[in-house]
Amino acid sequence: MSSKQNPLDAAAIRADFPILHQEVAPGVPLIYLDNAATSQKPHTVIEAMSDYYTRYNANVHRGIHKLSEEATDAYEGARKRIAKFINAASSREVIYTRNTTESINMVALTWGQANVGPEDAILVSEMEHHSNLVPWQMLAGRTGAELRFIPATRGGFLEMGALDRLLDERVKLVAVTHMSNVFGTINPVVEIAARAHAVGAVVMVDGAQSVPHMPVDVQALDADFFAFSGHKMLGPTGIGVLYGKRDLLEAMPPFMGGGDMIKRVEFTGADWNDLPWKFEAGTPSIAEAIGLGAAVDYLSGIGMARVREHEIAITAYAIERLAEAPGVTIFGPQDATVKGGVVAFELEGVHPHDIAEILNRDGIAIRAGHHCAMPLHRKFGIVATARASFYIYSIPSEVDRLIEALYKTRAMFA
Ligand code: 7TS
Repeated sequence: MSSKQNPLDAAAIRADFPILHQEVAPGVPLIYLDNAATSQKPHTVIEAMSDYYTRYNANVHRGIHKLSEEATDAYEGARKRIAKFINAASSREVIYTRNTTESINMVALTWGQANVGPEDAILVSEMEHHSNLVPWQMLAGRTGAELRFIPATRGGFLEMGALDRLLDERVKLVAVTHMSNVFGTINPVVEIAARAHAVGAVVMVDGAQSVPHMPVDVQALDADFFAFSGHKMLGPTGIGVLYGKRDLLEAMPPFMGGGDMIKRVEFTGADWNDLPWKFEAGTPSIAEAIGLGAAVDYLSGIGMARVREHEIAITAYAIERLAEAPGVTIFGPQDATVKGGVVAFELEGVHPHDIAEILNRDGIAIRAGHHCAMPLHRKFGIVATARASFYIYSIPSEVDRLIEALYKTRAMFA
């Protein structure tokens, strides 16, 4: 049966998410439309973490006792399922971090410090989250490298034609988001990676928004580094992933020094541990890694193609309804098939913070602001936008409530 004949049953999925079944005030049910910021968690994720603390809490890779062995198996088992989820060639290429931000900073501080110098350039897109911009600004500041930018258009796309003049052999690294957290645009990473590789540059892909919402195959993308966060994909906070191609990770110096990242230590020096542990100094986020493993199981059980199909449908419906609402301007692509479940918009005459506050009274959670993409907003002369973002449990009636609340908001400011 194709996924088209077997759409995701969002109403049934909602039953798995305890947080969704609440009223934020008497008679006002929660409508959670802030999934690009963080997702909610199903029972199975909460229970996997609770089970670890209840039954087998112990440190990993150390004690030769039953609980430690069980904890290590769960921690490393999750890594294997995460590797499979993104189609990494080996689970040794999956490094646990705290989040996307830490993953990107790790690359900037290790690979970047070892490979980027004053004659080099770093190419970043204009639609990056601050997490995939500021670490490169800091690296450029430390090394004297030049920062270059792939322009973003008002319509929400990267100006791919600009790569002809921007990409030359001085470029050592290209950093680009797979899916924009403002426009929702899915960027042509395969093409960007191929063109970057042709001039010998390494490619860092920010997958914070893509991995939770669409099938991702890091080998097909040919990404050298790929970062994402557990908390945006039904998992807990405090756990993220840095995927890196094995040869690059082997050649990189470690990030932090300490326990677990070494094989042998003398008073005056140390040998690094094998991958991936070389980059995991200190006691890691054990419960969180186990929770992320459970999140991957949950998403794999649904199938990412079905997740993507559901989000195209709910996003298309949201765009259609927003487009007919008076005074609403949507930013970014209006075609749900080229973007993720993120819709940023303005409502004429109402500041986005006022929109979010008024919607909050109706139990509707959206985000308002610059969404950690300040330069992008400034480029287009926009201070802030309101943003609704969807996930597997989002349903059309929630979009209807959003639209009703926007009508009400506009009437209040008329
Ligand atoms: N990259 C992108 C594309 C993101 O959307 C985010 C978080 C990050 C990186 C950083 O992730 P973290 O887990 O390290 O914090 N985006 C958002 C957002 O859009 N609203 O709140 C957080």
